[in-house]
Amino acid sequence: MNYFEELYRKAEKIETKALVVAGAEDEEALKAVEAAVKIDMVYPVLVGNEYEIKRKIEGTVIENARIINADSPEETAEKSVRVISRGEGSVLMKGMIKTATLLKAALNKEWGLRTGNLLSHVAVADVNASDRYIYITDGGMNIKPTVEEKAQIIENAVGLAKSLGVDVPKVACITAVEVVNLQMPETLDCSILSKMNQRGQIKGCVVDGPLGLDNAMDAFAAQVKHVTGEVAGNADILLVPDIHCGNFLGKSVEYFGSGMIAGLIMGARVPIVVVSRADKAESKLASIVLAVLNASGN
Ligand code: COD
Repeated sequence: MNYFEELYRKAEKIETKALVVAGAEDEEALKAVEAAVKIDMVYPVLVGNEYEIKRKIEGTVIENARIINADSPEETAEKSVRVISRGEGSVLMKGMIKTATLLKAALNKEWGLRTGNLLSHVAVADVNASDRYIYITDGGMNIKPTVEEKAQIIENAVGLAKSLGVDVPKVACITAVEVVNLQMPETLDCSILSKMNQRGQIKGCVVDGPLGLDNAMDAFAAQVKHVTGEVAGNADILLVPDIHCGNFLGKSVEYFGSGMIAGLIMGARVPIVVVSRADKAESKLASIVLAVLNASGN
């Protein structure tokens, strides 16, 4: 199966974008960048140890790429973010650098990429078991979000889903059970978010919850458990209670199922590609594709 095929075809048609790679010594990231350059999707700015980067790109299609030398992870993060702040890049990508190091730089009050919105991570999964892409959020940035933060996390994921072609995304706030249980405060958050959506406080989508993962994804499971509504069995976006749930759920797509995930931080001045350093080039390329489409306002 070729993952995210439909989105690749869309991205091939749009204007080439400047991609800034923070920690470009990452071989899988470089492979993904090469593949994106071959189809004119991006032109790269590579930030990190100049000697290492030069050695790794020698003889490839990106051997003449602009390189910005940096001697530490913090310097790599700062220089990468500053390139974007100066308006010289449309997409930022995490390479061989810790997520937290790059995100701290993105949040810098003077030269960072804040917009006034919450920044949050969205993993987009392409799985055989589903006829649609599934957006999982937030398994990468906000550790234990409040209910207000969850509302913004939903809005960021909705923005991404819309830019990739989902008109009115269906959002399932998932927990271990599909009923409100006062001993599980996460289920209360889900019911508050559903009501906020009904009252127009969260717009552009349909939110329901609490829902279990099974009855959010599968119509038969919803029917058996007597869970009705537009979202049950048809969810596009899965809002999870905390970073651990989102992280496990995203990784299970690749490690237990035969699927692929792409990952972006939304809510900043530009989309930021954030996938695990252990992810392969295909997943990194898919994330670049999603980011380029989002940056083009598609
Ligand atoms: N969006 C917008 N502003 C934010 C956000 C956000 N998501 N998070 C923090 N801020 C602002 C705060 O309001 C404050 O002004 C400033 O940034 C610093 O806030 P702190 O002190 O809470 O933030 P940090 O710098 O200690 O931590 C921010 C991180 C994103 C680094 C932290 O939340 C983190 O480590 N998240 C997990 C990242 C990770 O390890 N992911 C890997 C799993 S895949």
